[in-house]
Amino acid sequence: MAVLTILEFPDPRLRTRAKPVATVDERIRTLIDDMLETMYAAPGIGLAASQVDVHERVVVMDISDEGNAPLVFVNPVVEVLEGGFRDYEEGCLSVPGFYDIVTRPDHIRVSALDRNGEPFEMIPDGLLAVCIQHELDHLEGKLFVDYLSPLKRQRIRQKLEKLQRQRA
Ligand code: QAP
Ligand code: CO
Repeated sequence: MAVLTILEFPDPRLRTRAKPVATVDERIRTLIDDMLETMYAAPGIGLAASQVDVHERVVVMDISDEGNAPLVFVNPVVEVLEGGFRDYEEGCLSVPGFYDIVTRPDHIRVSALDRNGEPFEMIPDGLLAVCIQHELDHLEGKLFVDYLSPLKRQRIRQKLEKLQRQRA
């Protein structure tokens, strides 16, 4: 297993639309394991393949307190169910140090393949529902900062660019 490098906003590679996985084979299972290791090392609660510069539709998550409940979604599809919206303060491993409120549908159904290529469905709620939608956005090249005002987004961009220059 390996800890992969996480791309940071405003890296243009984060804007790539990920391609569907044709077959869940050993290559994809290795990617899943490396993504889980990367997410736990960060530490984070969700990671999309786009964030490690692999533009295929794979997401890993673990919202448990103990960090012992990995969730894997290959080719995830979210369907919005009837009901309202909820505000949640989101963060992102690709936008380190910044958090803000995002409004998303509260009731969704998720269909995906598991690490063996078996289809499954779930009706998540709370943080899980928020996180899946956040990760699915990554596969579309979208970031939570895209929901903020242009001014807030620009401020975050400038601060991160400065930090990235200092690191380089
Ligand atoms: C997505 O985000 C998420 O800024 C997962 O300095 C987060 O794992 C969805 C992290 C919240 C819904 C609600 C962020 C770690 C981790 C940071 C993460 C940081 C260190 C973010
Ligand atoms: Co994110």
